[in-house]
This record gives sequence, structure tokens and C-alpha cells, in this order.
Amino acid sequence: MIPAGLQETLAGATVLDLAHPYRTGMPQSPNHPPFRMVLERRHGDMVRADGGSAANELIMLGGHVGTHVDALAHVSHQGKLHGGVDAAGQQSHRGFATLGIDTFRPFVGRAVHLDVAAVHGVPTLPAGYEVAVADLEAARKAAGVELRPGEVIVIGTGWAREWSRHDVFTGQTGGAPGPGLEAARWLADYEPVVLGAETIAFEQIAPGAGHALLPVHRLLLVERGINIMETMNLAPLADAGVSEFLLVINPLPIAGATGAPVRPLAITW
Ligand code: UVW
Repeated sequence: MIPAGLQETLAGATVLDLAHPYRTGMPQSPNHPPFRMVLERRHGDMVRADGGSAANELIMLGGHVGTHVDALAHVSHQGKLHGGVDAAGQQSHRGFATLGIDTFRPFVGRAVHLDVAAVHGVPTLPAGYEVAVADLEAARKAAGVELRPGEVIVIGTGWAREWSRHDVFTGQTGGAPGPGLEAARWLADYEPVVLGAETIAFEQIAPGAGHALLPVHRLLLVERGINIMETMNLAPLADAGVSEFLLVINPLPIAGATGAPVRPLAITW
């Protein structure tokens, strides 16, 4: 049953797409296999008796390319996954027997956008900028929102605006803005189910460091059991000044995978 008034409420809503489109050649971490698509069957390759024809493609990609969700199985520390599970005992060439992205429960609920770039009065934070607790608290106060357990927090750095400058976006030489360990702990203490951001890795990446060390991944995925959503396009939220919204997160349920593409949708009024 659809609750009374819901259809009217949704009719007045705006839906914002927080994903980047998938395109061959898009920016990605060198840690992962790239996205590739080829049109494998073209119109006219096979024409049916009634004149109809169909085109279709072959798609290949790593599970951590483009806008995606990291499963808890993505990172281990000293051989252990979240909950002390022995990583080696769970993995095979078919993926993970536990904590894969197929175990992620699709999320429909409240989310908060902490726009740190707006706090600094800039469209995009500098490469390598470490988002601190004070930044997050200032963004929360500016938005006038509470952070509550079981919800989602996304951190606005403006980095999605660099998407078309591939070398800059990946941050492998210049770095990328993101939370340091202290800020990540502050966020995790609110017990969100997912933390999201615009950069390829939910981390502060110092110039020249690349994706060699990912301490925030260890904290969130291994120690706290909080999924990460990366390479989001938060520009639509920033442009519209949205801080609180209804969010839908539904990554592809690829059995045993350590991550999967997602098209997060923000619903605002
Ligand atoms: C990177 O690509 C470094 O991020 P993740 O592996 O977390 O998806």
C-alpha cells in the first residue's frame, strides 16, 4: 500500500543524480582495472525478417571504477576483515563468501551533505587539503542539521568539478582533498551506515602519495563496518544548496564482489 499523500509529495520532488556517467577513458585509480565499453553488435549486423535489428555492447570494468560503493570485504588489516573474519578463508577466484557487495542492504533514507568547500567559500578545495573535524563541524552548523545513527553523510569538497581534468581528478601526483583519520573517526562516531565523497578514495591524499596508503579505509571498512561511497558527483547538491535529503543507494548486487557501481539518487523538496 502506498501511504496517503506520498504520490503528491513525490510529485513535488526534484531528483538529483549523484553519479558520473560511465565512459571509456574516464579517470580512475591505477589500483583498479578500467572501464571499457564496445558496441559489439550494431544495427544491421543481424536483421530480422520483419526488418528489426538490435544493437548491444560488451562492458568490462573493475568494481571500484566510477561512482561505486566499497564492500566491507574490500580491505583487510593484518589478514582480518571486519569483525575479525579471516580474509584468506573467505576469498576465492569467485570472490568473497562473506562481506561482499551483495550483502549491502539497499539504502533509502535520510542523508546529510556537509559542504566543506562552501564553508571555505570556494567551489573546490585545494588538492591534498585535509578535511578536519573543525571543517565538518562548521559545515554541519552552517547547514543547521543533526547527524544521526543509521543514516548517510556525504562530504562536499567540490572535487567532482575536476572530473574532466583526468590527471588532476585522480590526484596521483597533485593529491586530493579528503578527511584525515581524526575527521574520519569523528564521522564514524555518529554511526552512519555509509560515508560518501567525490574523490576516488575516501581519504586525504597528499601530493605525490597516490593511493599507496589508505588509513581511513582501514578505520571505516575494517574497524567500524561502515561502507564507503566514492567518486560521487556532489555538484548538483552544492549548486542547489542542499544539506538534507532523501537518498537511494542501490549498488549492483554482484555476488562476492568487493565493490560495485551505483547511481545514488538524491530526492529533495
Ligand atoms: C581507490 O580506488 C583507491 O579507492 P577504492 O579502492 O576504495 O575504491
